[in-house]
Amino acid sequence: MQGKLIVFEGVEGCGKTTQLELLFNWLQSSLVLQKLKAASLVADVKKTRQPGGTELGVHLRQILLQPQNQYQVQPAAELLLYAADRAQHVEQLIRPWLEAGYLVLCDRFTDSTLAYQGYGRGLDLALIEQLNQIATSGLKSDLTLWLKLDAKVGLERTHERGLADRIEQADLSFHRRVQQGFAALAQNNTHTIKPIAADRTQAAIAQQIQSILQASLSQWYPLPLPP
Ligand code: T5A
Repeated sequence: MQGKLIVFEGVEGCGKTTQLELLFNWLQSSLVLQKLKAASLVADVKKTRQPGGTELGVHLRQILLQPQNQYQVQPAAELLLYAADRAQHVEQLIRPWLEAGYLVLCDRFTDSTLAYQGYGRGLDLALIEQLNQIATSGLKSDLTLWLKLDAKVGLERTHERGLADRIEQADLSFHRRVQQGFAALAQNNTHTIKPIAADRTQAAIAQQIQSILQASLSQWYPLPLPP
């Protein structure tokens, strides 16, 4: 059995976490997953996130995101902390889950580093690609769902929720560069990154995601014909 890595990406407040939860719940009760499990093609579904998917990652997430932190995290340090979180997460959880045949739903992955630390902070994209390679040992997403939303609209949604975290506090021009980063990545990786208009109702977005996933599952796991 070989699992698949399905990643949710996008700017702050684009609705990734909401959609990941909806897809997780839908998959768990879906006929298609039951059939794949019965045919021993898929073990089950797992959900996780970056940063913060492991015990070490929880500490790194706190350092990276707490609104008022005493560390004055510098861009290169920020990049390496995200990479450290990812390296731990991939080796401790994601790779073993994939090898055991799980569908893994992950809130953010390598494209976030390219978009935020590369396009947003202005760090060298080629170096970030190399660092992503080190942190993942070459493991890549099988499908990336990019929830496409205007950066300002996303930030307004998060502000309605309360106190902004350290990255959300960056100015709008930073978040616009991040948005351009995701757009550039999607343009260069049309095969794996699927753009989804995120300025619609949660139900409409969820329905589109389910259709994309159903198409991907039937490509990845052609079910044997009944005898
Ligand atoms: N980061 C991360 C890097 O800089 N580099 C990296 O390498 C990585 C991995 C992670 C932070 O770290 C940065 C990026 C981030 O700043 P996070 O918690 O993953 O933190 O990221 P956020 O984007 O901040 O997560 P949020 O929870 O804030 O946003 P989501 O997950 O996109 O959105 P969600 O689902 O929580 O929804 C936000 C709000 O909008 C509402 C929800 O109810 C909620 O209130 N909402 C909608 N409103 C209207 N219409 C819809 N369709 C809606 N869907 C959701």
